[in-house]
Amino acid sequence: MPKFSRRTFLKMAAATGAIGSMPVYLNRNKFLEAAEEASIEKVPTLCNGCSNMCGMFVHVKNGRVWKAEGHPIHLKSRGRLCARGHGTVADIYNPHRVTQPMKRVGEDRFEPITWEQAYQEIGQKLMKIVDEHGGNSVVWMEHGTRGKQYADILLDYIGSPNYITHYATCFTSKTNVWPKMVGTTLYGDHENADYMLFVGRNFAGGIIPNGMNKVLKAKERGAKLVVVDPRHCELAIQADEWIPIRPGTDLAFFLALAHVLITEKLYDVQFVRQYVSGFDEFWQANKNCTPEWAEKITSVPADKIREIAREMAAKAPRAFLETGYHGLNAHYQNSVQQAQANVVINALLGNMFKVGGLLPAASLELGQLDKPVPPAKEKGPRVDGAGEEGPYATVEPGRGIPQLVPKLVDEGKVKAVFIYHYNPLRTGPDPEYQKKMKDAELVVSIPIDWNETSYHTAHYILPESFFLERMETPVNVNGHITHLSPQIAYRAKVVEPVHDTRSLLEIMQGLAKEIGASKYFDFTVEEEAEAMVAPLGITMEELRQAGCLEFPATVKTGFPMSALGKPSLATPSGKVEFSVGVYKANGFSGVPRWIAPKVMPEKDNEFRLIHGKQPWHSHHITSNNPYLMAISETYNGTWAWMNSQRAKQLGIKNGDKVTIASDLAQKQVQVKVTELLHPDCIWIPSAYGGFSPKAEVAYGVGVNYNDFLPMQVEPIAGSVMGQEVIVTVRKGVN
Ligand SMILES: Nc1nc2c(c(=O)[nH]1)N[C@H]1C(S)=C(S)[C@@H](COP(=O)(O)OP(=O)(O)OC[C@H]3O[C@@H](n4cnc5c(=O)[nH]c(N)nc54)[C@H](O)[C@@H]3O)O[C@H]1N2
Ligand SMILES: Nc1nc2c(c(=O)[nH]1)N[C@H]1C(S)=C(S)[C@@H](COP(=O)(O)OP(=O)(O)OC[C@H]3O[C@@H](n4cnc5c(=O)[nH]c(N)nc54)[C@H](O)[C@@H]3O)O[C@H]1N2
Ligand code: SF4
Ligand SMILES: [Mo]
Repeated sequence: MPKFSRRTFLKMAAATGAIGSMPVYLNRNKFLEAAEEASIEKVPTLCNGCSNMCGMFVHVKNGRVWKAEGHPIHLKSRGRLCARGHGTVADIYNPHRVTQPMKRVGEDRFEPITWEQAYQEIGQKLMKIVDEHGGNSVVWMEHGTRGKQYADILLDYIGSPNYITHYATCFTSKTNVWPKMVGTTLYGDHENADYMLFVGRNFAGGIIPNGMNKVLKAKERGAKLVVVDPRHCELAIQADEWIPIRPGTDLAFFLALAHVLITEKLYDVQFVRQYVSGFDEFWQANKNCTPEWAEKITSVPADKIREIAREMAAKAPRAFLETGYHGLNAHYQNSVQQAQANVVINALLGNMFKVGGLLPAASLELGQLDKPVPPAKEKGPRVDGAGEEGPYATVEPGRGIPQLVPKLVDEGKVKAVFIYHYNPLRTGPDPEYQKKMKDAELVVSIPIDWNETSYHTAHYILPESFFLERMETPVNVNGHITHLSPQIAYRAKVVEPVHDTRSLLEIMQGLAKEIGASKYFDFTVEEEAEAMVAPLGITMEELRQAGCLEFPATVKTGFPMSALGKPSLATPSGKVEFSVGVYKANGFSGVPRWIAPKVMPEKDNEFRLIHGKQPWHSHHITSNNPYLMAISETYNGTWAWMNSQRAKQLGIKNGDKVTIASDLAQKQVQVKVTELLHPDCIWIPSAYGGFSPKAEVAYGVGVNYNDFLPMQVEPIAGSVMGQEVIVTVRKGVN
């Protein structure tokens, strides 16, 4: 089984301890003596274990990171961190970090180079590519939004429109739909709800620490919690009811819920009349979607669907369908329609902009540092086609279609790829396909560790300093859970860099010097931060001491209305739009209507491959953390789940090794045989299957769903359709 054992884990822990302490005290006894006496400084900053960026206090002793605890005010943490937050701070001393700039000199060989040499070589190659092939042969890919502020300057300077994020692998269906139907994204007011329906969202596995806290508080108050998930996920343990649905069919379940609400006149007629447009079009398209129709598709009994609709309507408006995250929003051919149906159900319950229903995020308007901008350049069309005339006109250009990049390299349309804080070789579909990226003329990865993308594709690796070693600009604290009062927080530098690494701004400044763009990067992060908080009437010194500051409530309940008394959402009609005009204009249905999943298991040995988060791992990044991997080892965390009936038919017993195969790959893994999974699917935890030889803890442990998944693009939002794949499963390993 796993390549790591508790012994290697302890050995590593000891080694990491030694690395951290050596620069300060070479003599161990002296170190222990001094460590005993040294005071502990608690520095507020933001966690980097996942995109929640929870507030944390890091305990520092003798310049060494000791441990972390949750920030008591910060909305996401409220005094708590999850296991990943506690574990991830130790990665500062992880021996598998990239410790200085690296240049590829062979298939599996790199040599260290100086920062200056790296800037020079990359700068020269980049400008040659821009001269010969134009700016739009260059793409910048990154996890989220933290690098955008600097990437945008570089892209503007060279005339490239190609800023691409990871969201196609996360939740682009939701982010595409909500602004078009509601003009903004709304989130469940969990704490004040009386009924919460979670479908494809595992709050206790895909964690926001204070999110679960809010759900449990509501439960203590008597709120009902219903979880619809093919797998008995961690949230289902807390639920009043768990409903194992056939994966990929949630859209039918939603349409049937709407059918009951409408035919039994349980919906909020007043709300719909005043604030909804497109109701009739929706009803005409879906009036045959009865609970009996849905039962056949979903395997959820028709009476259960009726019961849920009736109970929710009885508790409305303090009842909501959780608006979701990853679970359904990048998984299926019908993911966009299910996200649309989510809006429809909530609107029918009349819960929008109401306490205990759905509320908008609280946000503060931040200032901007006045700095010169590069002269406007004519930019060609985006190379991935996102938002351009053509097949991907409705895909948000701000997010892009990352899974197309290897193909575009192959076709010679992309010549230079910058990859910041992103590991598409492991978190995107089909790693062999992703490897094509290495054939570009220039591939630069800016990671912290030896991730698969850096190891297998990068020509240059420029290590960013660890999050505890750098300062970043302030951010609004919001999203996914609600709070009426806005908060601001920022990532403070906690300790000096352990290795020869730099912050992203420093890296961009180094590169800018080589390409004649210095004056556009001539500022410090401190100056930027000060300008951002200035309109709030606070100084960075105040924020530095607090880590996170809360301001008086800005979120108002009640449907947004104009001065003339008209609904004023940021949609064409000002109302919630059940029919999306832009979808229609591009040849899609405006209203959600039933679309079957792209593929379905049919034969005795076929399963849909589904996956999910484990509470102690983030995507793939934490699988090289020895402390978090020790949890996996203790709890058989790498095992796939299989329904006991199906297992019996295939002669598979708990703990057996099985072979999972798709057209792309054939891999072996141990299985947990359980009643707690829908028979149509096999579930695998999403953190494993590392294949970077330099990330030794993760290397070769477990399997990864992306190994089996072909590259695909959902046409409306551009998602990867991460669960549209059928695998066969058989006992044994050959
Ligand atoms: N521990 C942990 N927490 C995290 C993260 C992490 O990596 N690890 N990442 C953060 C990020 S970026 C995200 S996007 C969120 C993700 O948070 P979630 O969206 O909650 O995470 P997932 O585990 O991807 O999916 C949720 C559930 O969907 C179920 N599911 C799969 N297919 C179907 C289906 O067809 N129908 C239904 N009804 N359910 C289905 C899965 O079994 C799983 O339990 O978590 C955030 N928090
Ligand atoms: N196998 C698998 N694939 C997934 C998921 C999964 O759970 N498993 N989840 C899906 C979801 S919901 C999401 S949101 C995406 C996430 O997709 P990614 O953003 O690719 O996911 P991560 O594994 O978090 O890692 C990103 C990489 O960023 C680098 N990194 C981490 N911290 C820093 C930093 O401070 N600075 C810099 N420069 N680099 C850093 C690490 O090298 C890491 O390899 O993946 C999606 N795909
Ligand atoms: S949810 Fe956990 S890993 Fe993510 S930021 Fe918060 S404490 Fe860190
Ligand atoms: Mo995500």
